[in-house]
Amino acid sequence: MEKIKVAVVGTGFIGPAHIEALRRLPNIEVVALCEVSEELAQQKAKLLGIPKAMLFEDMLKDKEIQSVHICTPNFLHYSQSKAVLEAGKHVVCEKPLATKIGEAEELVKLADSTGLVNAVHFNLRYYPMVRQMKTMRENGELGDIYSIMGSYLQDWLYLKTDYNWRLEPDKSGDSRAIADIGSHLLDLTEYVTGLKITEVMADFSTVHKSRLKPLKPVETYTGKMLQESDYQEVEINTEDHASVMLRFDNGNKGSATVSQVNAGRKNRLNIEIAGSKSNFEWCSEKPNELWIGKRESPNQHLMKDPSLFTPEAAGLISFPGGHNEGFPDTSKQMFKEVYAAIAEGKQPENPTFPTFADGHRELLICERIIESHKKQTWVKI
Ligand code: SOE
Repeated sequence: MEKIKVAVVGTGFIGPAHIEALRRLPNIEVVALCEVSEELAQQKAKLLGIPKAMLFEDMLKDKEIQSVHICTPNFLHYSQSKAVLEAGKHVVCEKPLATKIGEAEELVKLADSTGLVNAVHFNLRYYPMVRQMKTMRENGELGDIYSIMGSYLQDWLYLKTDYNWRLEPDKSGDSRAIADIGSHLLDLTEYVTGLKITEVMADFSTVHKSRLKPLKPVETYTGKMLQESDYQEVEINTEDHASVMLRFDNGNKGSATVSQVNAGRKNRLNIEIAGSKSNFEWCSEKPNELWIGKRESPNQHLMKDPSLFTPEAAGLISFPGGHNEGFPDTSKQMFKEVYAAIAEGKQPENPTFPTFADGHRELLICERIIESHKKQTWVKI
């Protein structure tokens, strides 16, 4: 079988996760790795067992490479995605798609004009239980949606000495917690419920007004291992915590709370969707389980089991009930759908995977949230 040749750009926390997921699919070969210098690219390519190490600009000229994954810091997503599309290659970009709404709009138009496959890595949609919630809602099992309460909590930036490029607006954009993990929560909320967020009222807080920046590079989550002596104090003006009230197009309301300073919450998206027939609660730290609340009959506790799932959700399951699937599996399942399209050579009419248009939608909501916080008022989407 002729394999699809892929390049991955950026090997911090999520780049290797993309590589691992891609290597689990039969019709794909990761042939190239790009980093900020030839030396670092060669070092990382050797470590990850990838044949070619190169600079981004050289990769664009490599005719063998058909698809590119952008896993670099947020501020590079726009320019790199644009260059990949202009080089005639399919693109999978990490969220957020861009740091400015105009850039995202331009990428959507460019991607549409090329017909190339374009996707944004909203991989949390690919927990089988998330697709199960969506299809159960589509089948009417949730009923009319009364309210939605979501949160996404982490603690990897809890200490004053925790540091990462995401804390620097020139690399991350004007928002941090909302852009970084609120993006997943907002995308998943609209995806599962089928509702659209129409207005937001946001209030941010920066718990650590300054942080101790390491004097040597540190990658996501690994800041927990550095010593006191390696730091310089820098001012922080992006949000550690965000409280957002939400209004939806069905006239009902909800809320989203995002924080990266909640001790003990490692990477915990939790959503509760109250409906006229049932209430769903799902937590990403227990992804194979769904709590289904009832008023007139016993509550239910659904475990991931393909025999109990809708056909569409069962399609995201590779292992039998009780054999838990988790975070790494979400990217594998997403890339299965994306690369089925790449094998066809063009973006499908109705993609099942998150596209640049979804990335634009999420960035629009994020920008309105930032605007609402700054103005301390409700802002329409
Ligand atoms: C850091 O907050 C991070 O790696 C995010 O950037 C990812 O999108 C999320 O899936 C896990 O946490």
